[in-house]
Amino acid sequence: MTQLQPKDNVPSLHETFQAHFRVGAAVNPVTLVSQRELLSRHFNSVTAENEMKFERLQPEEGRFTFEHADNLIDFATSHGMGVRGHTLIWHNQTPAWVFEHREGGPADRQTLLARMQSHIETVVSRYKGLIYAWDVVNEAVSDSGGELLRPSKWLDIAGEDFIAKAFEYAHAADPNALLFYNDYNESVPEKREKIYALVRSLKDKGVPIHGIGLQAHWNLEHPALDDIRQAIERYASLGLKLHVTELDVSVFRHEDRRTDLKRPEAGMLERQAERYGQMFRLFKEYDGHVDSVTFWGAADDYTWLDHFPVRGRKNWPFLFDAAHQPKPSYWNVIDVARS
Ligand code: HAH
Repeated sequence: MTQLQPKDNVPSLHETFQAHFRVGAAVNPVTLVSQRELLSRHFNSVTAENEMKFERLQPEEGRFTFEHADNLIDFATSHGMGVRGHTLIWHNQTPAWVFEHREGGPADRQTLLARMQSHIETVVSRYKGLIYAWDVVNEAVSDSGGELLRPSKWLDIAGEDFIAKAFEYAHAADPNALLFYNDYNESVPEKREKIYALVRSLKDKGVPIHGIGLQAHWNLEHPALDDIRQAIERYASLGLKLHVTELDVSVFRHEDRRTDLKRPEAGMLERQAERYGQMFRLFKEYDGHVDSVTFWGAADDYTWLDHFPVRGRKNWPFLFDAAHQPKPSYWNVIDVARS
């Protein structure tokens, strides 16, 4: 496969933000090859989009499959990049066996927690010293209604302290790794307060948690910039680190379900550039708290948003276009670092 060469007059994104925070990208085994040059030039952190999730690392009890995760670690170390680990405990992409008894029926609490411990201990120890931060628990907070925690098998079987347990097991396996609670809709005021309450209660109990991951799956209108600022302020008031973990800016508003666009419409890329500029100005302003900003991809040739939430719809959410060339969004972000 031919590599698309970045132009020399295009400054390196991560070097430009060196004084402020790491700049990362999510990768997969395909993009690790197809985006190799772009990744090594512009990013100093990588995250596995899928390859470190429970279902990928331990598809059957006791059978661990580390090949793709190891490849990512090798890529990062050979290019002097850091690695953010994603994710140890989540209600999705976790195999059914985890929650079932070997003889059938649901697993009991003790069995489930023993499996959690063995998974976390095996994975975190393997990459000890190589992964600077782990998303320990992903998306445990409920989006809707009065309930704090989302219904899940982890919650059903182990009870609400499954969250604290996951952090304790991870901390025991690598005391130097920074441990994060990670979630989406993190800037929506109602959910923000739930995330705040959860993390505050963990801190109050002395649970080893070091930060909050703001997924930041945003679009041209939402969330409002002021809601992002308030979320940063609220989380930072807990005295924890903040990582922006899965940043992308969809060019479609939530109600827009069109599937026929072959390229971005007039105005979309300009609006996206304006939004990216505003967001990075905020991240820079709060660089005492925000020390890592990871995109959920690197360039518009591949994004999970190409099929989610509208099937068969292309999206263009990043700073680099499908040919790995800088978009107006890229230049606005670079301008932020220089101003
Ligand atoms: C994230 N969820 C996950 O953290 C990440 O692991 C995955 O690759 C993509 C996005 C966001 C999300 C979702 O998957 C479904 C509904 C809402 C939000």
